[in-house]
Amino acid sequence: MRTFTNVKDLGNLKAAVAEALEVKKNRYAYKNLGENKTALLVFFNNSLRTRLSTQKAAMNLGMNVMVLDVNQGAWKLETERGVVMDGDKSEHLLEAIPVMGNFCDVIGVRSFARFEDKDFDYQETILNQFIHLSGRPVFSMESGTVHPLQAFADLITIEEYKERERPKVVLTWAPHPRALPQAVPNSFADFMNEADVEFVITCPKGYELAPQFARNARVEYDQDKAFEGADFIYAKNWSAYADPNYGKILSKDMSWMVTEEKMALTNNAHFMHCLPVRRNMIMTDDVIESERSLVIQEAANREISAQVVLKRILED
Ligand code: AN0
Ligand code: CP
Repeated sequence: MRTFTNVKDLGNLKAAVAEALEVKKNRYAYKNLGENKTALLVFFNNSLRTRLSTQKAAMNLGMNVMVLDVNQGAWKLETERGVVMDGDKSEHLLEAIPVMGNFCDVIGVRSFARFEDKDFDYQETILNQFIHLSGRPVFSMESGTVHPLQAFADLITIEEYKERERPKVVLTWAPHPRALPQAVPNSFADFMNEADVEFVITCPKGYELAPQFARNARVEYDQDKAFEGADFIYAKNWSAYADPNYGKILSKDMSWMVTEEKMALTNNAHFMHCLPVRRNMIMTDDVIESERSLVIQEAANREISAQVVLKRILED
């Protein structure tokens, strides 16, 4: 594996999940694979889970790990070519990336959508510069449009907890005070569309995901109807994708918050969220604290998804 940005990079998805469950049983069996190899994790944005789980995964494989928080201690980086650099940015990404590549064997990049220019975000401009200029395998740790390590961990979690062969999985939009990226729902849809599940997306009108991620998923604008018979409720806020509202908040309708009353419409569904989550905005305290909530198990599986990806990169 040379890059990891979407479900296709994993090849046979059933085999990838089987490998993940194998790794989870014996995560220290591959200690020699990463000997004298260095992972560099570059963060342009905050993180708790991605930072810890990816470091842990690399350590499980015997790798050395370096973490660079670009906005805390490194030179401020210019990302646009052609800019007269007379402002606060001391260095250009075009030099910084090959320099970073010299000191490591694999690079993870976190660089959220900026919502300044849809094409800049949706062409994965920053991630692609790392892919083209670092000379190293590169994986997304949430970039402009995707968060595949999260979606892979989510799929592993669904496989572990499903109570029937082909569960109904519902991705529901929920309210949030700030404009958030579409990366998590995009990648979740990317993976669910390839998995053996009945996949439904429910959101207010105007929050439709990009067609390359939503593909043929059923979209249901009535949240209650979508919840009927669901085995998994996956809640997430995202901002609008469609023009002219790209990156904007169209609704803060609190009636979309996931409550116990809404969970009662489901087939005793498990509740999922990638975290971090705002309580009593996305879901009530009762829902996230219930026995059917999988948010902690899901976060724990981030170590496993990252380990499979790093393992495959090292094996190649
Ligand atoms: C980010 C997002 O919604 O994309 C990261 C989630 C993993 N969330 C926030 O910025 C709160
Ligand atoms: N779910 C997730 O990626 O969390 P962090 O933003 O804390 O890394």
